[in-house]
Amino acid sequence: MFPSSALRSSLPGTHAFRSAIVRPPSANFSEGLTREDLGPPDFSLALAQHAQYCAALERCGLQLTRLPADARHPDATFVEDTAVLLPRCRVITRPGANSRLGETDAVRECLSTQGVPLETITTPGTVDGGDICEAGEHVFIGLSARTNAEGAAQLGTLLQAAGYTSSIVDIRGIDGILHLKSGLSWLGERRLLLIDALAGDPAFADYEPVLVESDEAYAANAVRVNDVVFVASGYRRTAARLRELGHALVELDMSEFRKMDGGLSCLSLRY
Ligand code: CIR
Repeated sequence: MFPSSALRSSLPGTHAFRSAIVRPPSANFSEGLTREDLGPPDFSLALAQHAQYCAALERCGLQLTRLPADARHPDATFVEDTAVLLPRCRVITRPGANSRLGETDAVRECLSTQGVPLETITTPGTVDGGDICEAGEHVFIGLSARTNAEGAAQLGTLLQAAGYTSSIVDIRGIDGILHLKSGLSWLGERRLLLIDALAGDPAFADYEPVLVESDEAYAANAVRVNDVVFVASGYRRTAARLRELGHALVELDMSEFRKMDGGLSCLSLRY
């Protein structure tokens, strides 16, 4: 059964994750959507990186549900986009790319089997989970090429009914980020890791910004998993800054997922 009251995490202001859904890339992963120009991903390396990511989640104490790879949906490994899972509000999204709409079925079935009560984003709304950044009792909702105003409004209403506040962050004019969380991560309490282009947004006025330098922008997509923060490896200044601030880090090689416009957060649904 889904836990109704989450465990406390050792990071103040956060709740502990006990479970995650993951899905390995399919052999045709390179046929997915991407705006990056970094060449095709190496499938074997992607599988190995995915396995390391899963092992890191397990080391943090999370129990994994591993969905089978889905060749009908080459982007299905980016499972985060299919749902928004908060302790009091769990929503199956309606992804904004037509090729990804069918990805939600397996995730809905999996969560339903586990007894998780689910709401649903309905047409004409679209929401990608990558645009939704939980910050404790507040949720930032990115308006993007994938998450539209109707989807954002539907999610805002569901969140409000569950007692969360939310604010909209319009990223449609920001180059280089697909989703809000491509440039923003919540690190606990009022601390946010974010790119310069987002730093001036009034939604973040009451938060402590930790800025990622532009040549390390990819590192802004980090994930707090209980008492550690997962970051992409190879971004030395961001990692050093986070350590200086007292965060324990798990650094993971994301090179093959980056080629397909994906980051650390997209590879799991944590709850
Ligand atoms: C897409 O374009 O939809 C995928 N290739 C990448 C999705 C990444 N998801 C995420 O950042 N939450």
